[in-house]
Amino acid sequence: MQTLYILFEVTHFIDKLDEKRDADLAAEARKRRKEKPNIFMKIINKEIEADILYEDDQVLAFRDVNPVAPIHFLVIPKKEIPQISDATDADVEVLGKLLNTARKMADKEGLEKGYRIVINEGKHGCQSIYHLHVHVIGGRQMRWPPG
Ligand code: DGP
Repeated sequence: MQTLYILFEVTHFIDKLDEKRDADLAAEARKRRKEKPNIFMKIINKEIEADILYEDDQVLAFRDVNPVAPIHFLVIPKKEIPQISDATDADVEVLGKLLNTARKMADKEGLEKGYRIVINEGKHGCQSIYHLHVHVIGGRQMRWPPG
């Protein structure tokens, strides 16, 4: 009986730690949003212009302003998810939608020889805009590994 009680207490303690971690992560994400104005939200809201390739109620695809290849576009969720590590199980549909849109638009852009799909995550991933985005890059031979 006592063992069961101890098990319950330990589980409760771990739950509390998880809650704290989730709160800390959310606070960090909010801080990042405050520090760096989210330019992609402005594109979604049509406050700034972009060369839009596709739009529906969940996602938006537009050409990257700084292309690293002949074809370079981004697919973003309309929901504000700062980075892939902030996504949750509740986002599984929109995450699927991002890849599916990337695939469809790559096809439309004539990338039949192949292309690269990239998500930069956080500091080590060199993420510069804290609104989740999928890069689709093609129209030339890619190299591996990336820098
Ligand atoms: P990343 O490093 O993964 O965060 O990539 C951000 C990309 O966003 C980068 O390739 C340049 C692009 N970008 C930044 N600002 C704008 C903008 O105002 N318009 C468009 N179309 N692309 C932008």
